[in-house]
Amino acid sequence: MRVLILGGDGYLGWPTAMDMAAKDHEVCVIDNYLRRNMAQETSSEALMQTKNLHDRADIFHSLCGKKIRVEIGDCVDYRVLEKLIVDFGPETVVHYAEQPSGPYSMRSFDEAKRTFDNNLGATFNLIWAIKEHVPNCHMIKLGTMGEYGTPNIDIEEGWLNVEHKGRSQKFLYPRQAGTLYHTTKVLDTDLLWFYARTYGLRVTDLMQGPVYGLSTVESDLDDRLFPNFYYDDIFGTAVNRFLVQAVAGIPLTVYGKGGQTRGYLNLKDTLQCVELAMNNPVGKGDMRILNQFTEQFSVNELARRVQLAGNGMGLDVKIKSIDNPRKEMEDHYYNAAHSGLLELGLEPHYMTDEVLVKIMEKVIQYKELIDIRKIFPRVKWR
Ligand code: USQ
Repeated sequence: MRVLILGGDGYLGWPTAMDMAAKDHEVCVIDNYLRRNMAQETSSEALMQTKNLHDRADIFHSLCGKKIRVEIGDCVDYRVLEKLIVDFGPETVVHYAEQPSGPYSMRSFDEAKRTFDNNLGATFNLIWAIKEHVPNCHMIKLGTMGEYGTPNIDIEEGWLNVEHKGRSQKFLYPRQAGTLYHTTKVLDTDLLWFYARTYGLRVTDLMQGPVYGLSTVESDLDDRLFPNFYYDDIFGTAVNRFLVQAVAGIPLTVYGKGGQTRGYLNLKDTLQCVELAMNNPVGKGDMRILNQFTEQFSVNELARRVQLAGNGMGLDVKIKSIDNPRKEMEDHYYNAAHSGLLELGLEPHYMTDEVLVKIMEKVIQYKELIDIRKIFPRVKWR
């Protein structure tokens, strides 16, 4: 298949590109290095310095003999995206090209505006480029479990049947996100549903939980193929942060009471989920929503798991609750459906001690690069 990946430089975009190319798909990635630039501007650089996309594509080619076409460009510029869509003619587009950090979007007006303009602009442009030039193309869009927030009822897979005064109708499940970033994904979902039902687009919207890990079949070939691995308070996600803190000897930074529960998944499972979505496309006018995570944990449970795994390898891992910089419920009901991807064939890689130890062993090799100034929260929800 011809697969276009928007946001191909990212933590998920690059491993997805390698995985698809390794499986003999014709892969093109586009990225404008927005996240690298934002990370630099906020002193939040990744642990291992990764090479630019052209260099990484060359290294991948020399190791595997497979090509990844690289385009450097901004998807918020419609003419750039349109030209690429016309030229490449994708059968599937995987859309990761969004500013992905909740804390970044809550930093100040400039960051909020940049998040809003980038995320909505890229999605809107992609919808139009597909609608105008490749209307049969299947769009796989990365949404987030955070769209749903933490409601006091079970979270369904995208939709809810509502009965009201003796009549019933299926609606998008109510969404109430906790950051502007997550809210842009809510708005994306609404846009996609409008264009799918009105113009016959084919869309899969993946509600993904926080991802952890470094290892994929391809990135294990050579450290130079690693994805950008962030551990700072702005771009780093909870599990990756805790693993780096464990190695650095810093007590794991549980925000507040630590009862915040989310659905997590291994990076390897992101690749599987996207592939499953791609291999099982939806019909014209359909929008399928899949909740993309494999296990639910509270932050306290996560910290304890990292502590156990770390202590088992001789580290002295401590846990410390610190003031929560975010506005979120710290103790709440959470039960989210996630059967859709399992039904499509997902075989989860669970968060075992072995998995956590393997990541920490890799982090230990880069221990001298850990900058502890990046670890404590610098952005508060005010
Ligand atoms: N947390 C801590 N200590 C930390 C870091 C985080 O207690 O040092 C807590 C947070 O307060 C939150 C939970 O851990 O309750 C998860 O935080 P996170 O930073 O791992 O995840 P989040 O900000 O929600 O965002 C991440 C990705 C985002 C993705 C989202 C999936 O950055 O791109 O959409 O995970 S989800 O959380 O399901 O919305």
